Amino acid sequence: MKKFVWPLLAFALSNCQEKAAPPEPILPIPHERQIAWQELEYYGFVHFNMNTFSDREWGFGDEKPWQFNPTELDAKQWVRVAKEAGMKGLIITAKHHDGFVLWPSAYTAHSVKNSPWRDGKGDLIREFVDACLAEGLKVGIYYSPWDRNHPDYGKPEYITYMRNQLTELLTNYGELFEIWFDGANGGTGWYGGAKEERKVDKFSYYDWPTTIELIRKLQPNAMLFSDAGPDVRWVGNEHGLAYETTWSNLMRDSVYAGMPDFDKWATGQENGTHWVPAESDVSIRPGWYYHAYEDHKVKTLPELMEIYYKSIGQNSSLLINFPVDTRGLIHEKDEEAILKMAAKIREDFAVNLAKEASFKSSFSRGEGYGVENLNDGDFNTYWSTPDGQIQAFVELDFGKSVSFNRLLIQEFVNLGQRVKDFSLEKEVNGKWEIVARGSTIGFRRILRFPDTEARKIRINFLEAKGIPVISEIGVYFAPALLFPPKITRTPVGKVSITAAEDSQQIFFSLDGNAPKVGENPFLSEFEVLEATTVQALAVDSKSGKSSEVARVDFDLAKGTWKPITSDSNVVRSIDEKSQTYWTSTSNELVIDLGKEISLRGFTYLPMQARYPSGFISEYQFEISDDGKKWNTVRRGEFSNIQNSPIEQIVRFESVQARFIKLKSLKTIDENPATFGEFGVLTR
Ligand code: FUL
Ligand code: CA
Repeated sequence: MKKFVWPLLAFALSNCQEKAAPPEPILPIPHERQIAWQELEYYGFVHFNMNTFSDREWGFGDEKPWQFNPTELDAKQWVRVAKEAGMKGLIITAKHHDGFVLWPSAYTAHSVKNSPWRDGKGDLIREFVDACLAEGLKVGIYYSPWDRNHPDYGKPEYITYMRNQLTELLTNYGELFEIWFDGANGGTGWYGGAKEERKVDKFSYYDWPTTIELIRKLQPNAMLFSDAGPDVRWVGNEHGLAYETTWSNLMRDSVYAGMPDFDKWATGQENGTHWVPAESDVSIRPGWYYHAYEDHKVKTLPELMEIYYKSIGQNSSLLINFPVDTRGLIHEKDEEAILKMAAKIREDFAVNLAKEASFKSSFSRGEGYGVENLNDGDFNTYWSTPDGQIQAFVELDFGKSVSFNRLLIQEFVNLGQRVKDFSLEKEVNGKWEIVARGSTIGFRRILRFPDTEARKIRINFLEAKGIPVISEIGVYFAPALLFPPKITRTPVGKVSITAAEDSQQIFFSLDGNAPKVGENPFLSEFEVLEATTVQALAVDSKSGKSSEVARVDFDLAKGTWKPITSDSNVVRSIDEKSQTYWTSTSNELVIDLGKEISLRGFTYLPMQARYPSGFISEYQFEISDDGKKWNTVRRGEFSNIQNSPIEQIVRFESVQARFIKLKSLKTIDENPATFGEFGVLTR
């Protein structure tokens, strides 16, 4: 903040150089707790609870406390990883939808106190808090409003239970920086043995205003997260991606947690009435909870960097999840991945070329608001223009020609978010040429563009809600990232591997071991008809550097399968392309495998299109020898498929079958079932 200048002193100074008046704020502006929070930018999620042991994404609520039994639990390890990765805090799932709680709550028996872990004397929230505080990490709590275990869920009594538990969490464990309320709520559950569907009115059931009042009293500095805020909002997807245009302003009175079509509001609104910045959440693996079968699906460095640039680089905070494993540790592969990401961020932003540049601007507000504030590394000092002067540019002269491919800009949002359109230009022989363009800036915006060389650049502020108020400008050269190659297979089993650039060489392996540079170069496509793991990496011929390993677990090729339906579009469900899908008016997919096969499971990829429909949420899998008499092998739910439409994997004891049927018992939106891709597992 600018120092307050006493009027008398200001008068005395006016003869010398007068300090200009600060820009008027443009409402809404952040609250103090939001200002403290926005500086955290990047923090971690820990999904660790009953689901870790039941191997589910959403427990039904009938799990038993004895199932919760980590063997090597060490919250200090989580904290060490988070800290080394540069995270400023951690948020833990104190209670998820299945209702089991990680602390010895006085209000339920469904907790760690009845588990074998630490002989029932453990308090995981205490261990977590102590570990975080010892290393200076901030502490956050995830508490699921939906409770599939509690007998009273859906009745007013449950709201009292929820408030009692929140009171325990918010009183006994010191200061919390964020309290996370999930939007998923109401549906089928165990509910104390009732085993039924309980719908709640998501708008009114929880009486949020009263709960918020309680929370403010107990934890006045904590940020309250839900789809709709009040302090921090969901970004509207579970991929960790904010939007090219992202406002921290939100029409908050028009949204509520768990509402349908929330994604339409997720970008925020230029004329949003309240300050509710976005938080991008994503898991480092496909699922939120640990499943050994995802050990090889940890996000790659290119994927994580994409998330970084599209969240933190697009005016949002980033919450990356660690699915802590059954030992009670962050898995080695997850640790490796997050540390690689942290190292790459450090590499990309190692040298700020703007530090040494000389700055000038087309307009300046005057003393105290000059361009020298733009590269002083201090968010609280800023450059601005005279009242009414919205369009302006800032020019940087590097003194010599330099190469760069990133522009970082921070708006001093404490006075409101303003900019709607800006551009980056470079000088070429006395003329200005466009390099990149952006819309909103907000707390932090990073533009990425191809390697560019110039001595002088300009940032043009073209359109805004008021005069620009800019805290920092940075210019960087991020070294190129080598992408792992893409491995694809046609329905008849032809595998090809392609690198991002022709100048890269590809090496692959089929035996489950990592591919080695120099061994097994990929020269032409080959056939894979049975269950096989294909791995490959790309080597850059110039630098000799190699990419990360790409891996695909193929199972039976589908070319000889005969789907039983008159609808020829059915092939789209077994064409090995994730982007195509088939809509089944009969809500099932029936396939003649051509011969008897021993099966150990199946996979279902929901449709991946922008506006999905017909996601199967409850399924039944059946087999038959003749296509007439059917036996049910499995019935179940695809949990969290709506928000996280990843490939669903169902395994069972080996069965022999020639005909198979995946039947939808229920779809999320009650539209006919869709199939993005279907496959079988034979190993
Ligand atoms: C979702 C939940 O349903 C998931 O299980 C997970 O906790 C994620 C962070 O939020 O809505
Ligand atoms: Ca500054």
